This record gives sequence, structure tokens and C-alpha cells, in this order.
Amino acid sequence: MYVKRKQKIMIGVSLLVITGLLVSGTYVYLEYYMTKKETPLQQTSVPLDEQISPLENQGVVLEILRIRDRDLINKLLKPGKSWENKPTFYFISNMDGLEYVSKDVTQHGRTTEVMFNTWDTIFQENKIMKDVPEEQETSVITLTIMEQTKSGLLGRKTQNIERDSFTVTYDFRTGRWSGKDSFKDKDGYGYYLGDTFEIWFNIYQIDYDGDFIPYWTEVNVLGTDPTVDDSKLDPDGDGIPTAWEWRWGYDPFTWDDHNNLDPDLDGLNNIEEYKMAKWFADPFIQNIYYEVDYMGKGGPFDPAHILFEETKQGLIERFAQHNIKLLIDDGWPDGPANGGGQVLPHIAKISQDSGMMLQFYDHYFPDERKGIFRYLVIGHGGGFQHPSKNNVYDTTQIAYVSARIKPLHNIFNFVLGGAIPTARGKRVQLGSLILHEMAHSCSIDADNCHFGGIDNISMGTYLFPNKQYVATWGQYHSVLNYLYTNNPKTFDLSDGQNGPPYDQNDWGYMFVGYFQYNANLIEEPYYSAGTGETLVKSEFRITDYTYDANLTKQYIDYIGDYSPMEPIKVNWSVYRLNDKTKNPEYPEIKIFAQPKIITTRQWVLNQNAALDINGTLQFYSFDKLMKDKTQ
Ligand SMILES: [Ca+2]
Ligand SMILES: [Ca+2]
Ligand SMILES: [Ca+2]
Ligand SMILES: [Ca+2]
Ligand SMILES: [Zn+2]
Repeated sequence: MYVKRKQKIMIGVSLLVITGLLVSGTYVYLEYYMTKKETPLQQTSVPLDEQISPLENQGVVLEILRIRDRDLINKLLKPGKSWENKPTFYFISNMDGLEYVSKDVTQHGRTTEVMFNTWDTIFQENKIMKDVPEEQETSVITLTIMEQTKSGLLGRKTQNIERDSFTVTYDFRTGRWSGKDSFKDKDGYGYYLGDTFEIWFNIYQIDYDGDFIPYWTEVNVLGTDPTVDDSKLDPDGDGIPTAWEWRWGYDPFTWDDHNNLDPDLDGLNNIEEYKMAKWFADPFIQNIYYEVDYMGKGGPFDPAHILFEETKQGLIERFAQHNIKLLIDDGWPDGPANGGGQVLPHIAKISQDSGMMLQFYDHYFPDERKGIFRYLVIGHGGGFQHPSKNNVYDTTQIAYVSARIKPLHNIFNFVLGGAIPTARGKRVQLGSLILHEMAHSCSIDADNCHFGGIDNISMGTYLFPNKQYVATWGQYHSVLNYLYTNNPKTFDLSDGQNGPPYDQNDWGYMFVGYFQYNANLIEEPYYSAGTGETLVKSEFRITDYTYDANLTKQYIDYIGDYSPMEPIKVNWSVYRLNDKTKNPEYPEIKIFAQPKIITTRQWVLNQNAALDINGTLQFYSFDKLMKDKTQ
């Protein structure tokens, strides 16, 4: 890397601080720290500027970005029509004792009730602001979701029930909050998973220069200018501006390999996570992005092949249950041109082998999204997952016909696959088909798993199944099993509860980043087939770096059982830069993680590190530094 001349002046001051940091940094998401080497530098750094809000009237803002009801999938799996009723809900925020009830909207002395009536409030953001006494250090913020249910004759009685609630404490010096949600917690920062709702939110304070890095942090920790917007400036030239690096705990003044860093192993490098920040990307939590386009109607008895909202919600929920955030653009208001929700020309049968998907992939799927999103086309006939271009498995075609007026078609689908032609049945069936292909794109297929329950066509038909099949693979309750793909009771992958050899825990093989890599794997036979046990510690070559067994051991001793993709464990490999004089801009240490699962051998760059004079690994931690200063 190089530093532009102008910027050198700017980072001069902060280098002092940063140098101190590198030798004292630790891991935040582990509760224990490595032996800390205090350095004189850290002790002689500039005296603290204790002011909190000298440039601006102090105030705190709570943004409620999205509230999603989690219950729909349970209703979809139950006979009846309960799935048709959308929930009605509102929120109550409490900021330092000041309560705001979102449903009561008062205008001209009259109060009317305004409530959400949807499964998912995505793109209906709300913002609550509160004035705070100058120099107050923290604010306590509680958010509660209230659901309104109806009862009695014609539903005339209503009842407001408290569903989910969380409290966090916001720190005006650091801009971080903690409590029921905190930085690098297990389910994501600015995210709360309740029993009934999941909630995305953000908290910040009124900020003079609009980069939302607090004055105190700019002056005392970063050494940036509290009057200059740092949301676009990139002093270390690594492609990611200061504000994002600060938010997610990277050093804004040290070049990071963000093009390759993928700490959550979801296949989105940090540059891509940065690009997707507006759409809920968290670099430490796995995200799956799908763009969905669909074919228009095929004739008077063939309505458009849309993605049902209920189907979408079911899919999102299944992944949410495993701490994977699935985001589906089927018509986002601020997506790029050619984004999701486009109506495609109707083609009755899309052939996988003749590559007919290329016409959609080239002209309806924006290039800027390739490598970040997977692309799903919902059509009339056929279903598969196949590369559209090159050998990247990022494209899926799913088909269904929702017409009730096609009795033969419906009978055929029921006898063969168990598809029930009701509105509810269609929604579950479509979701199951999509989940089936999604699982393939996350490394789960028969070959990778060495497991015969997946895509096995010997099941016979749904109404007349092969008895031998039912007795064996029938134990595998997964949409990957053709016996259950269309079953209106399944809509899930297996959790492996029936044990081997005829069941497997699909979720335990979920490698989200797989769709980026599967074409070019490093062929190294080091797994014992079927057991998932590592036989030979794998090393691979990366340019300018060499595998270091001692440092790898040191790192594993330090990190213990922690995995960036729980509950799946990972193998670690630590690599050291060969020649620091030749490549002074490169990080000295690169740490790679490899999912400890049978379905992949991919190594992914997890983080950079440095070495101190004793050969001990050192990690940059912004939050540790802030913590030291605030104590
Ligand atoms: Ca600034
Ligand atoms: Ca940067
Ligand atoms: Ca990532
Ligand atoms: Ca599109
Ligand atoms: Zn059609």
C-alpha cells in the first residue's frame, strides 16, 4: 500500500495511538485477553479531551430499521387459514425515561392509531430522537414490540400484548451500545432476536460532521477531525472509509486486505459487506442475498409466477433460526436498475443444459450484484441450480404453476410429489423447492455429503412410495429428500435427530460462502469419508506467505473453541509474510479459517495480525482501546 502525501500529515498524530494499539490489542468477542504488553508509547499519549459534545447540542437517535414477525411459518404448516391474517403491532421506545408509543399519532388534538399490519416492516424505517443534557455520558434505551390481537364478536375487542423487549445502554464517548445487544455479540450488532419478532435498529448521537463517529472517539482514539466527515475518507487506501472501519472495529489507518477478508465466511468480502451496509450486512454475521425475478403470466389460466410473501417469510425464518440472515430482493425500493422483482418473458420450459438462463443472467441481473447476490428466477417449468456464466453456482431456477384450473397438472403433482394444490400448499411447496436449491448453493448435496438421502429418485412416488425407501431414507426429514420436498408439513432441512446412517444434520453443513468457490477447490484428500474428521492438517500456498505451524498452534491455544460460524467449527492456519522489506505494506500475519465440515475444503481469510518482538500474535482492537480510555 501507499499513503498519499496529503494524508500522511493527517495520520501523523494518530500513529502514536495506533502503535500503542497494535501491541496492546486483544480480542473483544472473547472474554479473556492475551498477556498484554504495556508500552511506554501508550502511557505517554496525549491527555484525554473529556468533552462529549462541544460542537453540537447533545441528542440521541434510535432508528428502528425493521421489525419482522417470526410466527408465519408455524401458521403455514398448520391446516386452515390462520396464515392469511397479518399481525398488527406497534412499538414503544423508552429513552432515559421518555416514552414514545408509535401507535398514538396526535394531530389537531385528535389521536388516531397507526400500526404496522405486515409480516415484515423492511423499508419502513422509524426514527425517534431525544434531547440529552449536555455532557451526559450514557443513555438507557428500551424498545418494546406490542402486538394487537382481536377477539370477541366480529373482532371488536382488541388487546395489546407485550411481545419482545430489549434494553441497551448507549455510550456517548464511544458510540457503542451494550446490554441485550452489543458489538460482536453472537447474533449481530444492531439486531435483536426475540421469541416473536426480530428487530434491526441503529443508535447514534447528533454529530457535527455527519460521519456519526462521536467527538470523543475522533479526538481521543482515532485522531481524526471531529469537524470533517470521515464517512468517505479512506486514509489507508484499503478501499473502505474510516467510518465503516471504526464501526466494525478495523484500524482506519492500517491497510487491510478487505478484498479477501471474510471473517464470517459468508462469501462476501469486507468490500462487499461495506457496499451492502445499507441493506443490513454485518461483516461478522453470515448473510445470504438473493435477487428474485419472475415470469409473467403464461395465459388466461396461468397467473404470474411470483414469489409469495408468505413463502419469502418462511425462508427468512428458517435461516434466522440458525443465525443466518437471508435477504431477498423481490422489488426493493432502492435497488439498482434491473434489480429484483422484474417481470421476465414467459418461457414454458427452461432447459438447464442449453443454458437458457444466460439471457436472464446477462440482462436482468445487475453486474454490480454478481459475486454478492445469488440470482433466482421463478418460472413455469423445471427447477435446477446451475452456473449461468463460468463455473459459479449462483443461479437457480424454480418453477410452479399456481392455477387451480389445471386439474390434471395438480393431480399429477400430488400423486408424484405430494403437492397439495391449495393456496397454503402452494406457498409451502414453493418455499420448500427454493430451500432445497438454497441448501445446494450452501454446499449441501449428495456428493459433498456422501449421503444418499439427497436428490434420490428411487423414492417412487409420493402416493405409492418405494417401501424400502420409506424404511431407510424416510428417516431423513428434509426438503432435500424428494419424499418430502413437496410435503406441506416439511418446509425445513433436517436437524439429524434420527441419527446416521439414514439421517443427517443438514444445518451442520451450511457453508453460506460456498457459491463463490466451489468451482476451484484445492484438491487435498484429508477427510476421512463420512466422518468429517481431519486426517491431515492441510496447508496451502499463498503468494508471499508461508504456513507457520508454531504460530498456528499459538493461535489455536489462544482462540480455544471459538468459531466465527457457530455451531460449525473451523480449522485455523496462520501464515507469515516471507519478506517484510520487499512488501512493507502487507500485513505480517494472515489467519485463515476452514469450515470443519465434509462438504468443503475452502480456506477463507479471517483476519490480519502482527507480531510483537517476542513473537506473540497481536490483534488490533479498537474497542479494547476505547475501553482502556473510558476506564
Ligand atoms: Ca470526523
Ligand atoms: Ca480505510
Ligand atoms: Ca463476509
Ligand atoms: Ca432483476
Ligand atoms: Zn406459466
